[in-house]
Amino acid sequence: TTDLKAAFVEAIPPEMERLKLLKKEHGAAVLGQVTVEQAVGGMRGIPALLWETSLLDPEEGIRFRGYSIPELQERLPGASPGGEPLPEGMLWLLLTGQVPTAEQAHSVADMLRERSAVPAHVQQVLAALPSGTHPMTQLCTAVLALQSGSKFAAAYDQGVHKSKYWEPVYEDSMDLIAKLPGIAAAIYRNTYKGGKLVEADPKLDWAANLAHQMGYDSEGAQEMMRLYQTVHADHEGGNVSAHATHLVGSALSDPYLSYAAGMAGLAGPLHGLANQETLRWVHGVQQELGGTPTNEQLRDYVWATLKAGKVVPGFGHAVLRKTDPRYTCLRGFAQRHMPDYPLFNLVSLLYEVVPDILTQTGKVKNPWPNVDAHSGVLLQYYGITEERFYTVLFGVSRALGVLSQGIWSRTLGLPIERPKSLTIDAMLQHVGAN
Ligand code: FAM
Repeated sequence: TTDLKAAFVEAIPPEMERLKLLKKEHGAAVLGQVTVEQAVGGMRGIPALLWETSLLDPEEGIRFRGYSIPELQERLPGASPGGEPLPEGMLWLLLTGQVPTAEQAHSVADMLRERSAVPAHVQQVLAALPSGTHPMTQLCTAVLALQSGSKFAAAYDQGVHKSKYWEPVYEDSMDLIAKLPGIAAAIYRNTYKGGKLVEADPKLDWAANLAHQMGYDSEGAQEMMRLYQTVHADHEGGNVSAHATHLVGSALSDPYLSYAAGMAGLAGPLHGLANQETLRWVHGVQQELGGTPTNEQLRDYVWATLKAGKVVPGFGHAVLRKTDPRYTCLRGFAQRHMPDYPLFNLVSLLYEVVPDILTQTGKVKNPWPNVDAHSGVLLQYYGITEERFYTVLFGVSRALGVLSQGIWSRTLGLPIERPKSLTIDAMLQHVGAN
């Protein structure tokens, strides 16, 4: 079939059976322990969440339904043969577990195009926000303004049976994914181009239409946007934006409410906002040291950042212990399309200098770059220089992963999430201390 919903329905019974067997045969098995350090240190490494669409290995990086980024660059269909992968194909993969044919990926593009019109009231809500409102705040506001159209909220009101939750959740998720390029572009045009909106082009796919509606029509910019939207789509379930979406959705808040919660988390400087912070930090380097600083000058600048009690954005990760394969993928794109771009060469120089310094601090567990250290280079090159907008592009892509998993979580009937909190006294009693 080329119909995503039909392909998803086919995938439901075997997956329900697998979960049933897992619970029946291994429900009482221990996955790991929880130490006081983990309970007070951000729950690092506690295996306590079911997330099927992707899995993150500390050494190897992300696998989407078992496939690495290089494998997907090979296998996922492009807008044209040999082109960068279409995010529509990533959506098919995340939701069904199967690598789509070109025909299936293009059918998703058609399905999303039919749902892409943004209601007028959303534009009015955005226009009412004070200028200077951060683009991520605008994104959260626009998504919540869309919530009045939630089919799941309406179905729940009418008493839908829980075995049928998945269908309105699927519909809401596709409606929302379809509308995100138009919403993101409207935020961009309102904030940076005097509000002059650009109509969607019915000949273009989802990511190319995002670039087009932002005002970027070069083949390079549209290919970059297809790759950008594909690689940011998911990063297992424990990162703040995925976990927040998952947690809020578990209370049966509809996809609009749960995705907005995830985006509020993505707006954090230690998470998705790091792609903005990286560009600001690199611009600071350029202002102070010029375009081609020496390694020595760069080292001094990095140490000054650390001594000022700040983090070096774009480096480190809570799970990864090697260079982020998303960084490597975007670096490959830059080598192919902009090998002499000064900003690319500066970011490459940072790759040589920063990890060694972070290691010397003795406290940074992962000194290597993450995706945010490189994503801004590609955007700047094609003219998208407003770094306060960057996390919106990250958020549009992350919808593919968190909403796909959200459909599965409701289909599998995953219950409301409610871990146990403890006071320090209770912890002391728990561990048998005084
Ligand atoms: N620069 C300076 N210090 C860093 C650092 C960095 N890039 N990464 C970690 N550290 C520090 C961290 O602040 C902590 O210091 P304190 O004990 O003084 O608080 C220490 O090293 C131990 O931290 P960790 O265990 O290595 O990392 P965490 O798991 O606590 O945090 C990150 C992971 C990603 C929040 C952290 O590496 C960081 O702040 N990186 C910079 C911001 C960034 O690039 N975030 C984007 C992450 C990306 F994956 C994403 O979500 N898009």
